[in-house]
Formats: sequence, structure tokens, C-alpha cells
Amino acid sequence: MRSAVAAQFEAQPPQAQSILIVDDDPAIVQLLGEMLKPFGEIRFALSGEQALAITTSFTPDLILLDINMPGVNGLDVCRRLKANPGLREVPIIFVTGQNDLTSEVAALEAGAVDFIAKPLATPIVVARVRTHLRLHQLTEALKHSARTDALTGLPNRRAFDEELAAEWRRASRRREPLSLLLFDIDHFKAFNDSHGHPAGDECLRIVGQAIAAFLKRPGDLAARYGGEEFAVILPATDCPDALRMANALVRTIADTAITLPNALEKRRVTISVGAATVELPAPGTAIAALVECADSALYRAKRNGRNRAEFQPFGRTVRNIDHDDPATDPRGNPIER
Ligand code: GH3
Ligand code: MG
Ligand code: MG
Repeated sequence: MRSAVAAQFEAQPPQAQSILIVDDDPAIVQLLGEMLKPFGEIRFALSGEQALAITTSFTPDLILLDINMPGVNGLDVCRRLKANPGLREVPIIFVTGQNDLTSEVAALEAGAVDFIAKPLATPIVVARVRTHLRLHQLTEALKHSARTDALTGLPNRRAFDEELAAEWRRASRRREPLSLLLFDIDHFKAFNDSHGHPAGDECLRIVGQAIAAFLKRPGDLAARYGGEEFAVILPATDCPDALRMANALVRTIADTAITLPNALEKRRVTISVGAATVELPAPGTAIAALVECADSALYRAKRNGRNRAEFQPFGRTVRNIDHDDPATDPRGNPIER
């Protein structure tokens, strides 16, 4: 049986793809260029150095690489590309006149996916290129679906964990604060019970879209944390800004109309938000502690009446900030208790 990912992939129209051809012989470059034109965008490099330079600003879907070139040879180009996390996944096919066993083994050991011997036969080149472009596309689709929540289209829990770890490292390098919001839909069991599970699913999709639209900075990341819980990572955001975002998010969701199929009336749901900030994330400190902080703030928000945000800094307890909240000073900053 075909997998869901394969079905999704096949349902999409074939996308134009990009191929980088690397060979010091311009005649070979031209010949391959003609053969592969129908696949999409073709770029050329006439040396290993040129190939390395081009790939600093261009990530092809496939590379055809000559082994024997003056200067940096094909095997070295391949090893360097495989050592680069941004280019590691690009499939490389060696195209070479050295069609002996030792060269083929060396090419595969350097990380190539395939090996085509010169003289070039068009049907062989086209068939192998088609196979590897297709495999690459499938792998990318699988990687994307492994990090995406199928219901909301938001990054899933696995992607959230990876992104939070990456943001933590970035924040500690740049000596910047890092904030996290965790939120949970209020009385969602009752929503499911009165409108049905499909309506609950629709509600989760709408809430997911509302958060995605709410976030404006490119570095901010919203994810489905699990069930009816979501998370928002806010890089370079200190405690007062995290609180402002948390309160704005509460209001945004409360104002979002949930339109259900076959229902005349629009519904509304509210959320409770727990916010936490680490002012200076140290490398090696427990990221889990930040999640626990946000989680305990979230449970406080539930206990204190729902449809609200609470904040918990690393190792301290601060109450909610809001305009009419006596726990904030005249500038809206939280007063510690
Ligand atoms: P609280 O305000 O304390 O959060 O109450 P609640 O009812 O939201 O909390 P509870 O944890 O009791 O219920 C969560 C509900 O979320 C129960 C579960 O069926 C529902 N839920 C979790 N994931 C999904 C989903 O993917 N789709 C739908 N429709 N419901 C879901
Ligand atoms: Mg809930
Ligand atoms: Mg819950």
C-alpha cells in the first residue's frame, strides 16, 4: 500500500527542480545541460572551487559532479558539501570517465548516491537523475511531515523540541533573553461534548491559524504541543514583552469567531496562557525547566479563572500583568511579591 506521504506527494503537480552540473570540460557541461533541461533550472560550475562558491547561496535539488578536475577534485567537493549541514541532504551523482571499481567505491564512500560512467548515454543519465530527484523530493516531504501536525499544519511537538533547543543555544550565544508561552483551550472537553469531535478538530484548526496570524516577527514560532495545548517560542523577548504577548494572545483567541460547518451561530473559545522567560539562557542548563515554568504558570491561569495569562520567571514568582492589575507598576511592568 502506498503511504499517505507518497500519495500526497503524487497528488502534487511535478515541480520544477534545480540541478547543478560540475565539470571542467565545457563540452560535457553543455551535453548534460541539454539532456537535463526538461527537469527545470540548470546551473553550471567549471571547477570544484566554483561549485563550492555557488552552493554558498544556492541549494540545488541534485548535483552532477565530475571526479577528475584540476584544483579541488570532485571527491573533495563531495566531502565538503556532506560536511555542511545546510547542503548535506543534496544528492550527488558522480559522472566520470574513471569507471573502475576503486573510483566507484571512493565516490560512494565520499557520500554520493550514484555513479554514472562516461561516455554518457542519454537514457541512463535521464533515468538516474529522475530517480534521485524523486527520492530527494519524497525524503523532503517525509521530513516535513515528520515535523508537522497534520490537523493544524503547525510544527508538531518534535519540531517544537528541536526549535526550542536551537533557540536556547542561539540565545545563550547572543546573550539574549528567551520566552515561552504555553496555552491550553479552556473547557475544551465540554466543547467536544456539545458540538462533536469533528467540530472540536475544526476549532483546533481555527485556533492554530489565529496564532500563526498573531505572530508577526519571523523568529517567533508557534507549535501544537499536544491535544488542545499549543506553544509559542519568542526569541529575544524579555519578561514584560512576553507578558504583553501572552495577554494579547488571550484577547486574540477570545475575539476569534469559530465558524462550524452546518451551524448558524459562531462559537467562541478562550485560552489560558502560561508565560516564562529565561533572561540569560546558559549553555547546558535544563531547557525542561523553562517548559516547567510556563506549565506551572498555565496551571495558575486555570486556577485563577481561565481566559487569562500568568507569568513565571525562572526561579521567581510574579503575578499577571494587565492595565487594571494592581500587580503591575504604572508602566505595566510586573511588581514582584
Ligand atoms: P481545562 O479548561 O481545564 O483545560 O478543561 P478541558 O476540558 O479543556 O481539559 P481536559 O484536559 O479535561 O480536556 C481536554 C480535551 O481535549 C479532551 C480531549 O478529548 C480534547 N482533545 C485533545 N486532542 C484533541 C483533538 O485532536 N481533537 C479534538 N476534537 N479534541 C481533542
Ligand atoms: Mg483545556
Ligand atoms: Mg489540556
